[in-house]
Amino acid sequence: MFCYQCQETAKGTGCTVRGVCGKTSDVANLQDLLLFILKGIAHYRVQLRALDAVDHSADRFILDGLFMTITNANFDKQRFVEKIKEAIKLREQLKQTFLDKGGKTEKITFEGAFWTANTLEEMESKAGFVGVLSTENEDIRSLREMLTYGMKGMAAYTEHAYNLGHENPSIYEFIDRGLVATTLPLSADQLVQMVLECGKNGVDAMALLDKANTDTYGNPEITKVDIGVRKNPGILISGHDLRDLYELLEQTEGTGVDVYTHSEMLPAHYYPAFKKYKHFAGNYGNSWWRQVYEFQHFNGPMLFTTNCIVPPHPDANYKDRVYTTGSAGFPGFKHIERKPGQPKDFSEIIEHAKRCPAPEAIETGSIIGGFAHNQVFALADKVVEAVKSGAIRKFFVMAGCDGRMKGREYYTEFAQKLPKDTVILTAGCAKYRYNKLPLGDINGIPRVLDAGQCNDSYSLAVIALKLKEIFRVKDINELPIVYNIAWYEQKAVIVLLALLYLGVKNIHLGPTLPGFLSPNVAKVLVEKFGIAGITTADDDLKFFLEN
Ligand code: FS2
Ligand code: SF4
Repeated sequence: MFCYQCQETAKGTGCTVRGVCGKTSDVANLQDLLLFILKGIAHYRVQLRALDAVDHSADRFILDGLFMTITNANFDKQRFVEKIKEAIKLREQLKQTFLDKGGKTEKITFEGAFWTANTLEEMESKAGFVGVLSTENEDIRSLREMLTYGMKGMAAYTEHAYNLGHENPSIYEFIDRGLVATTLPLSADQLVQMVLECGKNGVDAMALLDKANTDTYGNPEITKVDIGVRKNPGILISGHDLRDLYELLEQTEGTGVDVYTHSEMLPAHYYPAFKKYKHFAGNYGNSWWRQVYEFQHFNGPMLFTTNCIVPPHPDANYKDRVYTTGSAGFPGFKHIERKPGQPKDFSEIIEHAKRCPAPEAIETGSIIGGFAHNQVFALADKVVEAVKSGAIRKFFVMAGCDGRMKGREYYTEFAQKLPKDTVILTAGCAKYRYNKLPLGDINGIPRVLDAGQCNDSYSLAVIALKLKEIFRVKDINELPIVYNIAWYEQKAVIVLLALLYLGVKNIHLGPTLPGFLSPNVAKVLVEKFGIAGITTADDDLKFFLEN
């Protein structure tokens, strides 16, 4: 195996024996093989589109296939084997349509467009040779992988929107072209162009998901979220999929079982549609990697709707209480699928919860969030006045992900040391590094404004664009906004590419720069976009406040 797609990659260069995330070598290789076949599918779709004959049978399949390979989403070997078989079947159907339309297979030379397997042995003997290292030139490899990771993140956001009935065909078109681009002898410049186009499509995907979420569940609003526990048994829901949460809330209503959020599901509390459920009890715990401690105390079942899953310790007391759905999976966890046209059936989890004691409190009190674009616009006068009067000197966008590395303590220290006339704009699970600190407010505006999940970084960009309009500056970079972003997995890659597409410069990225950036590609990012790493909280603060 070779994988360097996330921030915690071994030695900052690549996991080669087993993932730091817990991904086994056989699963890593099968993920590569799935991507190989998806690229083959994409070749036919690009050709079929040129013949005006592409159908939508594979849209959702491609999104799901990419999503399954995101860090910490799916560790289940059997699911990958099945997915590869389905992918081969689907590809053969597309190939047949292509031939029926008079297409010539000589036009497609990429091996993933015709290589096939019937057994696990055949799959495994191929899987080790189609991964990242099959591209020899390190710069081309770096660009191909950056494009792939951006598309994985984009696929995740697009899938959540799809689940709510919102689609944008141009995103599918881009993903097909992007997947094909990773298989062609393109120059570094051509790949850089594809990466930038990926950023544009990332903006579109986040806008699509924003519309899907807000059209369906209303605009997030300022909300106080309880972080303690109640006396009923509970179900803990994690991940990002709001439709799954909605269906769980509907099915648990009146059952005596409460629902709590964990990690990236916290922002669901900000949506008006979910507030009507009296048993939607609060948020339990912190960001994803703390699950191994926090789940030990929850007592009830947990449901993962997406990443981030941490493999449980062999003697973890909660191992037999974890369920997955959607693209998530883990061997031994029960997986719940949607039957076409129906809500997911969560009755088994609900019955399971009823047999469990109530959660044990690990925290008490509450936190405040709900500062997505609509809510911030409602406060615009107050915010603008605070900026004009000097009460707010600078905004610090500290969005992105959290992770296990000790170096991430930097973000807590940085937030603590920020002067009192600064405001943090956040989204994603990075917020757990400082969202419980007593940072106070400025004229009633909290100093940590949480817009939501990582995809709600879109909201932060919309807010920046609005401020640009209000303050009549020509360039978004003239605003008093600093970007100090924490990354971990591939959704942060698409958020970064989206910000670059929107013209944001001088983004600081930590706790370490991506292992998948070759020195030359890193140089391009530094020279063209002013991307930089982080140093110490004190030095960075000094720099940000002086520049
Ligand atoms: Fe955090 Fe994990 Fe949201 Fe990432 S919960 S690192 O998935 O996508 O952020
Ligand atoms: Fe390693 Fe990250 Fe890949 Fe897991 S996802 S194998 S930790 S690089």
